[in-house]
Amino acid sequence: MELYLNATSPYARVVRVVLLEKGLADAVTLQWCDPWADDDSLLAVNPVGRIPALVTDDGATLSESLLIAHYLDTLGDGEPVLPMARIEQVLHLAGLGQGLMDAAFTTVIARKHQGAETDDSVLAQRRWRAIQRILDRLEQEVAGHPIPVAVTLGEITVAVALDYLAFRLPEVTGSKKRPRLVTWHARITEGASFHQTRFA
Ligand SMILES: N[C@@H](CCC(=O)N[C@@H](CS)C(=O)NCC(=O)O)C(=O)O
Repeated sequence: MELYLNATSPYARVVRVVLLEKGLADAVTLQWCDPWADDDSLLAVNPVGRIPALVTDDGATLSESLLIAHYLDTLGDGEPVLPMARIEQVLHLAGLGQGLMDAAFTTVIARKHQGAETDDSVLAQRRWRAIQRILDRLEQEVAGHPIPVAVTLGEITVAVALDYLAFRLPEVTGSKKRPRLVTWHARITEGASFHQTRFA
């Protein structure tokens, strides 16, 4: 398999963490690319022009991080990242994580292409409020979750989104308002799959 990615995409990082958790790192060749430069090799496999894109051994291209994670969960020897016994809880958490990632990523891209003044726009303000609401909800919810022996797609998605906030929008996570979430995040990201995929 081939994975098209870069080192700063939170969506690609979710897939990389899943690959490591499933014991599939050696089954994949990493194809580093720049999706914002209309990279020819990426466009040849994924007309959407976005990363992550996974080309399977049968030559099919999969896009969308959560769909790729779903596929990878059918392979490999690691514990399931989508365990059926807890599927509602896992998908609920993954949705919050993906929503947080989307709001943070769109904010970063808007600033990059339109300048910091875009923060005052109606849409940027909506995203900002969504980020605060999601973080508040996570502070309530994850504190009550036991730290699992094997992380699921729910914890992976939320933890990567929190890392992305710290990486790109540190003013958001500087808050001392959510101490339980900070502790939970530190525990979840202790493992090798998070260390080996740090944003760079
Ligand atoms: N919903 C997608 C989002 C993927 C995405 O937005 N990737 C960004 C990089 S982090 C990208 O490739 N952007 C290039 C573009 O939009 O042209 C997923 O979960 O994989």
